[in-house]
Amino acid sequence: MEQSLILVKPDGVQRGLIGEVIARLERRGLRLVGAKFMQVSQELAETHYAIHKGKSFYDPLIRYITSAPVMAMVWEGPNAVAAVRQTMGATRPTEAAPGTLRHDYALEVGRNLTHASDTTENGIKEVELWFKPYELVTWSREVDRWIFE
Ligand code: DAT
Ligand code: MG
Repeated sequence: MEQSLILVKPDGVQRGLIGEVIARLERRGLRLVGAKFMQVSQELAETHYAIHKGKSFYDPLIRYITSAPVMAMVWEGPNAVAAVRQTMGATRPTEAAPGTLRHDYALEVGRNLTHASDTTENGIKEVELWFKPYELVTWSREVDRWIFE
């Protein structure tokens, strides 16, 4: 089953939107596999955003993600990566489709509420980076057969 790493970033936590993010992912039919509320270390932030090192927004991005606690989660389901990205909306909130989280709750790219893995491979890598195997729960729901074909 495909998995995606989701972060409710510091702005989302400060604004009381953890529940809203979780509600939308649950409503979508995705299955929660792991969750932890945590302060992101400088080292984890730099590893997670290594691909953006050297870009103009890198330093502010690291400051932002380490500025206050985040809610880190793993959600799974068929096409979970694409489904979650769609629910989050485009990186720039003003380009995010109406009805997406970033459209509905954000204005600026540097305060865009959430992170979500962008490819299946990055989903695997990011889940491994953020969670130990024992922090993930393998389980099924009675309703799964009505959501997963
Ligand atoms: P996403 O978070 O949608 O995967 P990304 O991986 O391209 O987007 O970038 C990571 C974060 O960096 C993004 O959520 C916000 C910030 N960011 C990206 N592009 C930016 C830009 N052009 N200016 C400022 N911040 C940017
Ligand atoms: Mg990204």
